[in-house]
Formats: sequence, C-alpha cells, structure tokens
Amino acid sequence: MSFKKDFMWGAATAAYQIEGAHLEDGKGLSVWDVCSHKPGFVKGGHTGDIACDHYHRYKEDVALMKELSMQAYRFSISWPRVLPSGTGKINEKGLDFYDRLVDELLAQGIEPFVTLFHWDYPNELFLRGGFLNPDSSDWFQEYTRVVVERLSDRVTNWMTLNEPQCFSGLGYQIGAHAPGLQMDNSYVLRVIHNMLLSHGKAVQTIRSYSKKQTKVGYAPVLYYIMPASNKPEDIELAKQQFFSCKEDSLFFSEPWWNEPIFYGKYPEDGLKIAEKWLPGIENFDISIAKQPLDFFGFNFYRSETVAGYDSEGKPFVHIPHAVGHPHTAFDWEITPEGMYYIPKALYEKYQLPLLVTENGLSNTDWVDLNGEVKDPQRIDFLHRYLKELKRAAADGVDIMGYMHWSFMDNFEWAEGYNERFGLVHVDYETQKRTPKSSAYWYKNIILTNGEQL
Ligand code: PSG
Repeated sequence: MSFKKDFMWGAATAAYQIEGAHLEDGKGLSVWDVCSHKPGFVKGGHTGDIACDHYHRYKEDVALMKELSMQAYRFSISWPRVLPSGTGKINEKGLDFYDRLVDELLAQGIEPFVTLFHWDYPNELFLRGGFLNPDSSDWFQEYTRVVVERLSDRVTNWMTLNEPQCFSGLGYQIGAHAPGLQMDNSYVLRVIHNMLLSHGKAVQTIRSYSKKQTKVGYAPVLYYIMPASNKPEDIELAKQQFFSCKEDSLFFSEPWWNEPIFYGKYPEDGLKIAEKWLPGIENFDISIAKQPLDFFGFNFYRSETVAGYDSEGKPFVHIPHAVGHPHTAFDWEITPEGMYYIPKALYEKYQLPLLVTENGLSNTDWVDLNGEVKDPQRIDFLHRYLKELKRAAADGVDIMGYMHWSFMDNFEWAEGYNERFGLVHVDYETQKRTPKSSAYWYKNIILTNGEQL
C-alpha cells in the first residue's frame, strides 16, 4: 500500500514570515511588526519588514513552486493587511494581493490551502485586549467573513488557526513571541478559551459564506511522546501519555485543544489542573468550538519526551536531553517515528482524514562554489519522516497530504533569519531564490507519489 492517488504534496509558509511590505498599500500593524522593532526581541534585531519580499515577488515564487512540481501550497493571510484596524474598514488593496496570489496558483495548477491566522494579530485589536477581550471571537468571525466572501469562489481548503498553542503559550505566558507578555495561567486560559471560540465561529462562517463546497480544518502543533522501546506496553504508555493533560505543559497537551474542538468539552483531567488557576473554568461554555471539520491538520516536528516502564515495572515519563537521536541546526531532536505514531493515534481517536500541515527542519545549508545549495541532512530528514508517514498510510490511516515547512527560507520568529527551514534558499541581500538539493529530491518524490520511499 502506498499514498492515495489524490495525495497532495506541497509546502507551507506564513504571511509575516515571507511577505515583507509591512507598511505597503494600507496595511495595518500586527503585533509582530511592533514586537520585532523592540530592541532585543528578535535575535540580531531582525524584523519581517522586508522578509522574502514575497508581496512583490509572488509570481516568481509561484513559478518556482510549479517548477518543483508542487501540487498544493499552504499560506496564511495577514489579518491587518485585510482589515488594518482588525475590524471595520476593509483594505481592498490588501485583499487584492491574496486575490492575485490565488489566481496565480490556480493558473499554475497549484491548490491553495489558506490559513486564516498564523500569529500576525492586528495591533489595534491587541490594544483593545486582543484574545482577552470577550468580543475577540466576533472580531475573528468578521475577518473570516471578509476573506471568505472574497476568495471562496476559488479556494476550497481552509484552516482557521495555526498552532494556537504557540501563540497563546509563547505570546502570553513565556513572552518569547509577540505580543511578548508574561501573564499568569488564569489569563492564558482565557486567551485559549477565546481562541477556541474564534475557531468555532470561523468554521461556521466559512460554511455559511463560502461560494462552493469547502474543506475545513485547523493546524495545531503536536509533540509526540516516544515509547522507550518497541515493547507493546511502552508503546501503549506513550500513547496514553500523548492523550493526557500534563500539569507542567497543559497548554501544549493534545486533549486540551482538540477535545473542545472535536467533542465540545474541555477534557476532565485538564479541568482538574486548570481549575486551580481559574476557578469556575469548568463552567465555561466551549460547545461552539465543536463544528464539523473535514480534516485534522497537524504540524509535527519532534518528540522530546520518552515514556516506558523501568526494569522494576514502574512507569516513567521524562525528557532526556539525548534520546540517542540526531539533532537539527535548531537543536531539535529528529524523531521520525512520530510521523507513524501520531497519525495512527489521531486517526484512531478522531477518525478524520489527516493532513500534515507542517513538518521540516532548520539546517546549516551549504552554498557551494558553483552556487548550488547542498542540504543532504534535509533529504535524509524528509526521507525518514516520509517513510514513517507512508507506513501509517499502509496501515490504513487516511492521509490527505503533506506540506513541508517551509517552501523557502524565511523569518523564523524570535530567531530571525538565523534558522533556515526552506526547500528553496533565499539570499536576503539580493532576494535570489535557489532551490536546494532537497527541493529536487522532493520533486522526484512528488512525481512518483512517494513510490520509492
Ligand atoms: C513548531 C515546533 C516547535 C516549535 C515551534 C514551532 N518545536 O518542535 O519546538 S512553530 C511552527 C510555525 C512556523 C515556524 C515553524 C518552525 O507554525 O511558523 O516557522 O514551526 O519553527
């Protein structure tokens, strides 16, 4: 068994990470525009002001996607480009950009996958409380309607939120990402609650305003828990742990986000933890978060925790620094097995087609004397992860497609341009694009539907 005939191979990006043109054509500021300009917020003082200048070079970029045989492209819309104040006045020029991008993709036979929110929250709404404001889900709904009314005659595939775990956790609790706050858990819980409501209302809006049939999903990040060995009891314990809420990482626990979205309720084990921080949260009505979805999208990069039974038969879960796995340039563990275990476990639990919305690595790529960009590590990474994904497909898991993160090198949030995740190399001085050796390797995988994996 192999990948389905209509399996979709592609790559992903996000607006703030590639577009640049941060003040052009009436765009409003996002929290990332503001934070990246604060000294010390981003490594090297980098900002997304110009980034890959994709706003002006999208045609060249889409042509490159075509050359690399991409069948799908996942990108996000900048909310403040479309609604500079977040609500109210529409910026037609901003919407026009996405119009042209979608037309260009379709003209080249590339299927657009649109993410509505990939972290560049309108600053004006942030100043009104952002996701802490009880109206925030209505704001998101208004924005969704504007985009859907404009693009849904051509766009079929939608994702509401990208990694809301990171936006709420890194943005409101740890402060490493915009808006850069360090608030206590009771506030983070409210942010999460409003993000979940936003998701639910946006799905309703997509369904009511879309001009044609849609496929709707979202894109949480998931960290798998590695079984300590191949013994069935270790594998089972790892799965149990993956599906449970953990006190030290509640906001990144699988059920905390997905159970409201798929079951309309917060998980019981999570509520026991959350109740200590926000008494009464068990009465928060989250039923609206549950709307029928067409696919379960997920971003998967690594597994940093191991679970198993020790020699005395006692269960353990821990974070070993070295699980015996190689690491990426960003020092993330390379754990391809998760690309088998996660789809298996998710499909069993939610029974929905799956879409890998992101997966990839940052790497120290080598530009050689001939100007060719060599990244054998990325090829090996892709090979290992895709082999595991294929194994899950062979076990009968319904997988719609795979979007590599990222199509091209881009602004890696707090790390600036220091981490390179692209299949295509970007020389930021000249904006020259050069497909890396991995891009050609991936092209061959696409053309053969992963046959030789
Ligand atoms: C993903 C995975 C981890 C941290 C951050 C992300 N991890 O394993 O520790 S964020 C995610 C995001 C995209 C980023 C990309 C690479 O959606 O915008 O550029 O992954 O960090």
